[in-house]
Parts: sequence; C-alpha cells; structure tokens
Amino acid sequence: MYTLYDFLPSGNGYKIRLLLSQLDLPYRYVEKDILNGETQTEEFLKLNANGRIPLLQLENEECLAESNAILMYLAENTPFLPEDRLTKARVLQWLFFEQYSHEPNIAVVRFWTTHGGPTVAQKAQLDAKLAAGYSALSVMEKQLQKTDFLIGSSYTVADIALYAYTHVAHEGGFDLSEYPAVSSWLQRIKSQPKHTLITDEK
Ligand SMILES: N[C@@H](CCC(=O)N[C@@H](CS)C(=O)NCC(=O)O)C(=O)O
Repeated sequence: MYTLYDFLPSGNGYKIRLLLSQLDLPYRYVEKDILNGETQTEEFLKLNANGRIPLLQLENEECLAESNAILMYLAENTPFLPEDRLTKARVLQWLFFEQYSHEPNIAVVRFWTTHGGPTVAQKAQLDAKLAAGYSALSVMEKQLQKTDFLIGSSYTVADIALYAYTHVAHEGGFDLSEYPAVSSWLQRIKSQPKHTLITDEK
C-alpha cells in the first residue's frame, strides 16, 4: 500500500489525495505539520532531502517527491493520462505552467494570507504576485473558453494540478468573477466521480 506524507491545508498534497480517491487506491496517510518543522527533521530529510510534502512512499519503500511527478506516476495507464504523445506532452505543458506561473503566485499569496500575513516584507511583493497570479488565470481562461478541460474534452491530471490552488485562490484574495470559463471549469471538476475536498480528513 502507498504511504502519503502530507499536510491537510496543502494544495500540492491535495492533488495527490484527490487522484488517489478518484483512482480508488487505498493509502496510509501520515500528517507532517510543516508549520512545526516536521518536514525538516533528520528522519524526514532521509526520505526527501528537499524537506517538503507531498511525498509518496511506494510499496518497495522508494519515495517520490514533487506533486506533479507523483501525479504522472499514479496516472500512468489510466484515463487521467492519455497515451497519445502530443496529448501527453500537453498535460506536461500544463504541469510545468502550474509550477512556474501559477503556484508560485496564487499558492504563495494564499499561504501568506491564511498564515497571519502578508508581513511588511511580503507586502512589497504582493502586487507583483497578484498580477502574475491573475495573468496565470487569464491563460487558463483563454483555454477554457475553447475546451471543457485543459487539454480538451477529457479530465486529466492537468486539471487536478491546476484545480488544487485555483479553487482556493479566493483565500488569497483573488477574485474569479472576471474568469467565467475558469469558474465553470471549477464546478465541472467538483462534479467528477469520487471528488474529495481539500478539507476532507484522512
Ligand atoms: N514543487 C513542490 C512544492 C512542495 C512544497 O512547497 N511543499 C510545501 C507545502 S505545500 C512544504 O512541504 N513546505 C515545507 C517546508 O518548506 O519546510 C511540489 O509540487 O510538490
């Protein structure tokens, strides 16, 4: 059975919880409180030298880090990852976009806002982060005006990766009212079979 090292409020962790639920895969859940340094202990750093969750431990005890790499691993040979070469590359295109243009802005502002910030130092970066976050939402909006899901007509791990922090973007103060296609897509994702919420206890 898989073991998932995770922290409930984490959108990166939620990506994995959501896919595991939708694939109907049982797993052991180990909570690591990142606010109390539980990912920086000697013991955890042996599992992931980068000191971050989510971390998936496989049945052979090997560990896999990076949420989007874990999504790719779990989705292989399932409908969540099409086999066609170009379509698969388009999934990767959205996963890299999520890590470079979306998560560092939308997730970071949400983290600041929900953890007593933004502090004075964070305020200096806030406008740039908000602008970059809205710019990422605009890229998604353009695609979702054309297709139901990010790579076309099927729901894939690209949608799961981008859903994780988009559906809680309002917690960072992002207003999605000018993004109607993104808002409809959020509802479409929520209505997929075996959907779970980020707050669902494990
Ligand atoms: N690129 C990584 C980011 C992982 C990450 O930033 N995890 C945060 C929680 S969302 C963490 O574990 N932080 C703990 C720390 O920095 O000490 C991924 O997608 O998995």
